Amino acid sequence: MAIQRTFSIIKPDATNRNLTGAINAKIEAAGLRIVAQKRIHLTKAQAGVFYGVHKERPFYGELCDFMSSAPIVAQVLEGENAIARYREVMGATDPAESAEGTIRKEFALSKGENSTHGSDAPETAAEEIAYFFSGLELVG
Ligand code: 3AN
Repeated sequence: MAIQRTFSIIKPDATNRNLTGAINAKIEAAGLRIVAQKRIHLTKAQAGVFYGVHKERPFYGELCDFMSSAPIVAQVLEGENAIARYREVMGATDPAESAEGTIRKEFALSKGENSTHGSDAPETAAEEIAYFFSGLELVG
């Protein structure tokens, strides 16, 4: 499997609880390299564009309010099979269903406030990376 890049967010529930370092320790221990990183506070409109694919879902408004409620840490991760690997490290969306040792099992509060985001496919990874970072900010 080739080296891939994926997009990661450490969400407001995690930055509020000072969990950025603990989450990144799990990411790095899994062999993923952080090649870009910024801490930002999204507006509700910016969160809405990012989650546009979910705009018909009943939780869309709540999700955009949450994602703009406090700072996030946006990151690009690089490594072997990075997209699937990072989703494994995060665990299932709902912490009640995530495997032991995963980020969401250990830290997530609920299905909505679930500490991290990770891209689900190469196309979405490329789009999400481009929404947050310029090529100059990707430093392998
Ligand atoms: P994942 O982030 O694991 O790929 P998706 O794509 O199903 O999960 O959902 C995107 C985001 O929407 C999730 N990370 C979560 O924060 C939020 N979400 C999903 N389902 C719910 C729900 N039932 N209630 C509140 N928020 C939800």
